Amino acid sequence: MNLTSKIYIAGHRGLVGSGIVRALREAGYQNLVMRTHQELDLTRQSEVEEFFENERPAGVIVAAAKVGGILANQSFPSEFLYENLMIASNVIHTAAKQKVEKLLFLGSSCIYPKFAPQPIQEKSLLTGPLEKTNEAYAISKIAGLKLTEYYNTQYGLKFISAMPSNLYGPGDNFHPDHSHVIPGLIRRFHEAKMNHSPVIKVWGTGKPLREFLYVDDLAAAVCFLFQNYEAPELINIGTGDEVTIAELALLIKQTVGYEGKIEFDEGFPDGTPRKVMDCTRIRGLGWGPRVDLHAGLKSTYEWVLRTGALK
Ligand code: GFB
Repeated sequence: MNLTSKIYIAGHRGLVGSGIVRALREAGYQNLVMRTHQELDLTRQSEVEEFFENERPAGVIVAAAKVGGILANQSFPSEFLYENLMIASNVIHTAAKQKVEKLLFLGSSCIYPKFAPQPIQEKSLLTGPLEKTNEAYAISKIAGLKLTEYYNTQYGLKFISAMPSNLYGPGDNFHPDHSHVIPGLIRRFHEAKMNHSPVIKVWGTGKPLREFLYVDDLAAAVCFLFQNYEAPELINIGTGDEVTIAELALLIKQTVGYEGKIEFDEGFPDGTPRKVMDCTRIRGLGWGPRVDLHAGLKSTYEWVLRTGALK
């Protein structure tokens, strides 16, 4: 793979895909191929085959997925399983048929068992039951990473997969109900500040622990692995740092400058109690994160104000 190789980034308009495009361009890659959802529906096998036939990419990065926070995952398991299975099968299988030189498939830390020993090592995969609220998404991602692994071991293709922790940053989805916790709370705190509301509600007990990775760090890790990793075994991408949701809410409150009170609404689910990943393997290869949570939240909120993303 060199800087003129044609690389297809599936899902280039999402948080992850747009970050990867920025990072690849900064690294000097000149021949990136992208298609919007309207131009190419990745759940349709014939469309995917026709696209690969016409474009013949040398490399593929699979950042396309139906994603959402805990409530979206819990409310629409059929769509999360079906669409993500189709995207993974169609893209990975077609890339394999065409003997694409390198493919990187992105999963998520929710693929690991709910009660996996912490920090979670890659070897914990399929050692116990999954967290119910994101079971459908996790099953689709496990299928995708296994397909990637099998094409690597069975046919010697350089197909790899990486599992990031909870992501956030500029370009995120700020939907009031269907987003992840950081964009969801940025919206709620910002609106409460604007409306002078005395109290805001944070879902759940505030006790779950989460590890958050800034999108540009993820994108740098993806570029790094794309160039330096070929093994069939999945690899974790994270910071190794964790915070409770209550601590996170306080950080977002300070970032936004809201002065009211926080209340926890236990009518909403907590999800998995803890999921911090062991990143010994990727750190051993030479990659590490650069943006801490405080700085990442600040630049995300600045981006929100600059772009009017909450409108
Ligand atoms: O970000 P989130 O939806 O992802 O929720 P998960 C994290 C925690 O934040 C949960 C709490 O304990 C939520 O109850 N929370 C508090 C909130 N307030 C809010 C809010 O306003 N919005 C949201 N969304 N949460 C997802 C999976 O689980 O993790 C996905 O559902 C994906 O499949 C992603 O894997 C990485 O960490 O619980």
